[in-house]
Amino acid sequence: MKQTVYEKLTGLCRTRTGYICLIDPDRAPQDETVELATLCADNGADILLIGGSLMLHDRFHGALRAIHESVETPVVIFPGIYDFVSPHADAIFLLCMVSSRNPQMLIGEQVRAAPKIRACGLESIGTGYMLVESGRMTSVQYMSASLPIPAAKPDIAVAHALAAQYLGMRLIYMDAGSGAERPISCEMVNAVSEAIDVPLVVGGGIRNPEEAADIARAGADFIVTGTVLEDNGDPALVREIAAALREARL
Ligand code: 1GP
Repeated sequence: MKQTVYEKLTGLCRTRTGYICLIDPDRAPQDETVELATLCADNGADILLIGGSLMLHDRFHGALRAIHESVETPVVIFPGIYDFVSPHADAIFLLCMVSSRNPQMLIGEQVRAAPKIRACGLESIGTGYMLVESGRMTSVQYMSASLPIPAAKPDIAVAHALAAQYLGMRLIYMDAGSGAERPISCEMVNAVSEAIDVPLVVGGGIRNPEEAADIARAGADFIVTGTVLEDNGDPALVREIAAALREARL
C-alpha cells in the first residue's frame, strides 16, 4: 500500500531533521514559482509547502497543479483554509491556530474547508499551529487578528503544544511568521520538543544553515524556510541548509 505523507514524514524524522521549503505562489508569476519549487526539490527539500497568508493574485491553483506535475517531492498545501483546498497536492496541513483566540482561526476555516477536502480526496494532517512573537508584526499575525505567544515565555508555548497534542493534532508547527525579524529561540524549541510526542515543525525568519542546524539540535523535527529562498533563489543555499540538517543530529 502507498505510504501516506504523514507516514513519510514520521519515518523521516526518526532518522534526521527534515527540510521543508515553503513557496508562496502569490510572490511571483507562475513560471518563476514552478522554477523555484523545482530548484528546491532538486537540491534537497524533503517536502514542498505551497501557500501563504494572503492572496492578491489568482495564481495559487495553477501554480500548485504545475508544481505537483513537475516534482516527485511531496507537495503539501498550507495553510489549510478553504480557498487553498485543491486535489492537485499530496496532502494538506489543516491548521488549527491554537495560539489564537479568534474562532475563525480555531474552527471556522476548518469547517469551511472540510467538505472540500473530502471531495478532493486529500490526505489531511491536523496541525496545531502556534504563532510566536518575532520582533515585528508579521502578515499572519495581522491577517489572523491573533496575538502571538511571547518570545520569552517557553512555558506558554509548551502548554499550547500539549493542548494541541492532547486534542489529537498530529503535528505541531511553531512559526515566527514569514519574514520574521528573528527565528524562534532554541530555548523555546527545546522546551516544546521535550514536552510533546508528535513531530515538531519550526519556521519563520530562518535564513542560513547555521540557524537551521541550531534549531534542529534544539529538537525541531522539520525546519521550514521560505523568504530567504524567494529572495535569492540560490540552489547552493538549499543544498547547504539540507546538508546542515542531515548532519545536525549526528
Ligand atoms: C512561514 O515558517 C514559514 O510560515 C517560513 O518563514 O518565510 O521567514 O522563512 P520564512
